[in-house]
Amino acid sequence: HLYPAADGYLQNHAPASLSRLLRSPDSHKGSYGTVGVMGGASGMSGAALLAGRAALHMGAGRVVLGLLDKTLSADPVQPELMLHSAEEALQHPALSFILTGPGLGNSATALAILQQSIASPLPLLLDADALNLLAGSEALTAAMQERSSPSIITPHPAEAARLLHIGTQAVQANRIESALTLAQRYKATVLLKGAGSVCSDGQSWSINASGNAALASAGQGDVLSGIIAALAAQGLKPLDAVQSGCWLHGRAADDWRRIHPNGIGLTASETVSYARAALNQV
Ligand code: NPW
Ligand code: AMP
Ligand code: MG
Repeated sequence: HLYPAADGYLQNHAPASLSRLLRSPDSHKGSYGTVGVMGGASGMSGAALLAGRAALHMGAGRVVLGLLDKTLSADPVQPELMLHSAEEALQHPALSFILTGPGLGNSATALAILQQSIASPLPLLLDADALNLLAGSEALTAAMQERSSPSIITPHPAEAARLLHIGTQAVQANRIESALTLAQRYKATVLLKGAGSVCSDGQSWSINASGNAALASAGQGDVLSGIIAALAAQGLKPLDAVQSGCWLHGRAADDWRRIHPNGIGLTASETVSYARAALNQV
């Protein structure tokens, strides 16, 4: 047979789990989780800002950025974000979900922050450079297996290839099997990104049907990681957060393309507000 599991499906509508996000009238910001985004090394603070802004727009109660390049003390566009060094952000008392990787870089500090993130008892999403560092470390790969709370990884095909120590073409030729293997090797819920993103918890798989090539632009993955982190911080189970986040991100691009039919020029910043609109209409 072609695939280890033949029971997957195409996700072409809003996942039912999104209805669980409806807000109770007596709730408060503490009810919706505190996302910590670790990343933003020199020249890539934008990646962490995009992830943090996306998490706020998707309903996270609070968002703390832990920046490796701490030149910025506030985000003038999104002053709701709390900006700290990554070391400080990891110690924030309210932290309930850690997202590590957007613009993290590959410095010694980046590696130390990744080690601390994996060692944390909090649920965790690793993306971007966190995945590249993880791919190069057997010790961190073993540490993923030891984690007590859920882990999510969201590789694009090149990141998945590094994590599996194979070529990008081999990943693309066997996307479902690659996602299942990644989930088992890293004890994580996996989103293997790219057209027809594959979601897997290592047992089951599904393919996301929303989205289009307008998403082929810088920072879209950083936005997606912030979306998934916010949904998980609000209580969705890892696989629900991954499927819903990926579907909303793609739906945002589909909605945008209705008024920009050639699909050219969608910026990651714009995707955030379209994703918020989609979330409020499910
Ligand atoms: P090629 O050769 O171009 O075709 P990297 P990154 C491949 C931060 N960012 N199918 C692609 O292939 C991120 O957060 C910061 C097939 C290329 O070789 C990271 O921390 C921004 N191949 C850091 O930059 C905005 C695919 O992947 C390789 C593929 C590096 O992240 C931008 C590139 O991957 C960025 O997000 C697909 N669907 N998708 C900011 N504003 O601060 C990708 N590839 O080398 O891991 O680099 O993804 O840019
Ligand atoms: P990243 O490479 O980390 O910035 O992530 C890019 C995001 O855009 C992922 O969620 C991809 O699935 C999505 N994306 C990129 N190109 C396409 C495409 N041609 N069709 C659908 N989604 C795409
Ligand atoms: Mg990326």
